Amino acid sequence: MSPFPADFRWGVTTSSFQIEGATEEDGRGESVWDMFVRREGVIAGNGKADVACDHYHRWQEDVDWLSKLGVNAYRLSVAWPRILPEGTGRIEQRGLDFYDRLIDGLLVKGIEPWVCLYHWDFPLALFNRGGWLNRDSARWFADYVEVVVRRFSDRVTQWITFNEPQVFISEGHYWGRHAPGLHLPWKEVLLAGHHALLAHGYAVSAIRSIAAKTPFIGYAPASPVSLPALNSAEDVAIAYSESCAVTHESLWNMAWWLDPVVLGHYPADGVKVFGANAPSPAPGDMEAISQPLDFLGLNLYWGPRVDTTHRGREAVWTYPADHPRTAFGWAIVPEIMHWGPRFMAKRYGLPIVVAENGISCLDFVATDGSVHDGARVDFITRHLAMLQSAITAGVDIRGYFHWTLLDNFEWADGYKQRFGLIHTDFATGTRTPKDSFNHYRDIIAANGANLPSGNIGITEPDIWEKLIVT
Ligand code: IFM
Repeated sequence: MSPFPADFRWGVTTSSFQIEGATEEDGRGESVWDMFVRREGVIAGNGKADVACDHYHRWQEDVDWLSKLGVNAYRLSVAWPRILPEGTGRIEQRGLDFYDRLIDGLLVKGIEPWVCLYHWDFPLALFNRGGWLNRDSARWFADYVEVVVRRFSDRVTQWITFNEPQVFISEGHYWGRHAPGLHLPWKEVLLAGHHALLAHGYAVSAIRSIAAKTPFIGYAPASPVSLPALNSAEDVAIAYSESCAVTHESLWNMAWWLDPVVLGHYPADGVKVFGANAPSPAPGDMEAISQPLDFLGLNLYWGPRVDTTHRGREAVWTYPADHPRTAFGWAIVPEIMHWGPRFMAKRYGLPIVVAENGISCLDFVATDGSVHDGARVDFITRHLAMLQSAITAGVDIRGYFHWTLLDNFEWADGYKQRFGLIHTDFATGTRTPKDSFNHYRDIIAANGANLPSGNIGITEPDIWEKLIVT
């Protein structure tokens, strides 16, 4: 019998900028990404997103693919500058109308829309007023969220505030690899992060106060959870403690982004690590940030394996050269689907939704007209079997969203990385379902009962009740 509950959400996820295209249509304003992609040399192959998957025009076809896949949930993101071209003030009805059609199209097919309110397309007009460095950004975001919630909450109940603040804050403002392409000192990066956290909190309050139907609200940080090198009591204890820690000057951790939101304070170790650069919250900020949530979204791709000698900075990327990897070079570690939910549920006490998980592969259309992505087929099997293991261990896991439906614009990697269950021919827009599409479809149809168990899964050492954050 399948351990997946009968109402488990089997889904896929996409984001507006990565698939929509039509960047100059129907009054859409520019985002920081429109500005960034114009820079020479920052995107692989100088890829642009003005067409991407042309989902803005082909959304009905894409909804049909979702229906063929058999998902009961689809996570989309709304492009802020489509709704408010200047970021605040004037509302663009045609932008709202697009999402209106999409949401209705999903509902007709029995697919529940999960709406993510921010997947990195920050309005350029507001960037020119200081972006996330301006404290007003928190209010700007909440005002935009109100417009979206007023329009869609008669049909949408599932909301996600932010996708991966680690990425849009640290990749965008410290490393400069993502829009807006800044290289700021830590003090300013952390200030931008503080305003983003405040924006999250204000948005949660806004959704709760105005939603027409009782909302189910979550937040989806990137989740580079630490994994035990061996399944020993000692390594599991180290992995748990590292998963909840800020060990060195980096924003690629969970605690900096989750402790404020769920526990109401910045983590003490992080404050120590960042020292004088740590933000000084204004009175009331931490209460505003830590609004009760209904679920924690985890974006699970990879994580370091830790033990007594490989921890903190030493654990960052210690996989041997011959370890299985994605086309991106990320180590494939299916046990992240067991330990990620297990550790984060223990630490934060919230129901878990896997808000993203997927693999980039070097996929192409074969002579028989199909796309044989065996690596992704295997990846899905192993990862879902490990998720099953976490459910069996007692974690309340409500859903799984595979990243992603279609090959799409992969940010700084442009069109080089293919993550889709469906192959996109970017010259013609033609969609070709890959072998993994059929595989995931069959798993969904069986509610996971056809997944292997037994030899794929984790029997935990007897340490669970004693785990503490050190
Ligand atoms: O494509 C991205 C997505 O936008 C955010 N999470 C990771 C994916 C793969 O890199």
